[in-house]
Amino acid sequence: MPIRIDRLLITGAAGLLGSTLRHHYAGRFPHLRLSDRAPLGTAGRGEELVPAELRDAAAIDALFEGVDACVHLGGQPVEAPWPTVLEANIVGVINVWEAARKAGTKRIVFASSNHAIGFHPRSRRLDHTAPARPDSRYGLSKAFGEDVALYYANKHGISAMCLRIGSARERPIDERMLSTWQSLPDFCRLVDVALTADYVYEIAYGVSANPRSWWDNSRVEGLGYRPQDSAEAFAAELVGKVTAEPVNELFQGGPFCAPDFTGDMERIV
Ligand code: 15L
Repeated sequence: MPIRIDRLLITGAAGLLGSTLRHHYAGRFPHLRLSDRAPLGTAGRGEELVPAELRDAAAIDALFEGVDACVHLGGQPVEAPWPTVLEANIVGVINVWEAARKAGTKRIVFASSNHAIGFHPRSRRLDHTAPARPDSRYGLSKAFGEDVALYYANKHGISAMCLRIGSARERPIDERMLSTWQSLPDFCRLVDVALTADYVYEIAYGVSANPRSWWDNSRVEGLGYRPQDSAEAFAAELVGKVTAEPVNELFQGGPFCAPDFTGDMERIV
């Protein structure tokens, strides 16, 4: 049964994707609660602004009071040293799902990342059943978040869709993004489906209708996702725009693969 959302919480609401959703959902729910550690500006009609640190369990418990559904975008968004990843994306994710359990929140849409599967080679087509192959500490924390979501979905009935977001941004900027790009309107379309469809636990790819995509997104398309944009419009200017690192170019995670890399490229495949 689709869930009724009276109060929607968006974490990471000050970032690019958060502010895109803030705009997209303005006036769509009776209450829109927006949270971030960064400034959120002034509250619009129907908006509640609640600054919070993800590592602060008490603050996150308070943040979830009265929340029916959450889009969890907050956390460390790129590679970082362990202490940073640990606080924001491991402790933070535990705090979010525990708070949701205590508050009776019914659904969480989780901003996972393609870096949870970044060490799959580009020659491999992945669907929603593809196992994690993190390419970074950051990617590993996203894979952890996907499992936290699965655990709470099964154990406590908090439905969750984990979005393995490719490169969600205004426009693609290199050859890899001809495969991984998701336009901001398509990102909103995907979150619409994630909030409204009937499911318990799903993995979906955050990607536009790119002919060069490495991902089979038919599962979430079956739930209603219809991307309208394609990176191919940028192909003429971006083909050949690659990094100088072979390991980046072999794997789906691109530039997250080479930093700190001391492995054997051939044996990962
Ligand atoms: C991500 O997960 C990052 O948050 C974003 O900054 C991009 O680097 C993106 O992946 C990507 O792979 O392009």
